Amino acid sequence: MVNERNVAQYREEGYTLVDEVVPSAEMDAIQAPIDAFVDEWSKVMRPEHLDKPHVWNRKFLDIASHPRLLDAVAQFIGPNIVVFSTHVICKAKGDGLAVPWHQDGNYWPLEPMNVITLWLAIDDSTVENGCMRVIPRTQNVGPIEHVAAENPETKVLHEQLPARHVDESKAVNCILKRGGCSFHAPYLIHGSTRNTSPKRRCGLTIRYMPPETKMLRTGKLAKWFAQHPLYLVRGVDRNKTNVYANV
Ligand SMILES: O=C(O)CCC(=O)C(=O)O
Repeated sequence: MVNERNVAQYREEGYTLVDEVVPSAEMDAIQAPIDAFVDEWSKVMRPEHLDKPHVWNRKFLDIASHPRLLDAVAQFIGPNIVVFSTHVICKAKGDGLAVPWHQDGNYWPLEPMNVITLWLAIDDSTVENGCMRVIPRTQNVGPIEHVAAENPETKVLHEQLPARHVDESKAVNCILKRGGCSFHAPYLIHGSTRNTSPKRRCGLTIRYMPPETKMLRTGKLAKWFAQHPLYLVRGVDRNKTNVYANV
C-alpha cells in the first residue's frame, strides 16, 4: 500500500513506485477485460494508442473506480477524486514503440495543473520489455516546449523534449510486477524505450485529479477536449468547479 515514504517521494522527486496495489488474485478480474480489449483493437490499430477507453467501455471506468486504486490515489490528492483520463499503452512482444521523453502537462487544459498519473502494471514491466523511465526531481521545471520527435515511426508520440532538457544519466527505471503501480506528476520528464523482448509490456494509465482542478474547454486543445467527460468517482465537488458525466 501507499505509505508516507511514497507520498514524500512523490512530493520531492515527482514519482514513486508501489508494489502490489492490486494483489495478484484481484488482478485477474482487471486483466481479463484489458486483454480482450487489446486483442480486439490491436487488429485495427497499434496497441500503444488505446486512448480514453473508459469513455466508451464501461469496464475501464469500473477499473478506474476500483477501491484499491482510489484508496491509493487518495493518499496523494485527498478524498475527492475525479477521473480525468485513461490510456492503455500496450507494447507487443518484439514490436513495441518507444515513448519519447515528454511532459504530460503539456497536453492538458487543466488549471491548476494538479493531477496525478497512476500507471498500473498489467504485465511485469522490466528494463527488457520497455518499462517507463523517469527523471526524478524534474516535476517543478514547468512546461517546456516540445519539438518534433526523431524517427516518429518508432514512437508513440510525435513530439518530444529537446535533448538539452533531458539528463538520461539520472533516469530511473520504473520496474514493476503485475499489479504494482507508479505514480507521477504532470510535468515530470518521463518516457520509455522500445520493446524488442519476447514479453508483452502492457500498462493502464489513469489520470486522477481533485475536483478543485478545473478542466478548461478553451485554448489550443479546445477541440480535442470539447466533448471529454469527467467522472467524479469518489467524494464531492463542493465548489462545483466542473461538470461531470454520470458514473
Ligand atoms: O507507458 C509508457 O511507457 C509511458 C507512459 C506515459 O508516458 C504516461 O503514463 O504518461
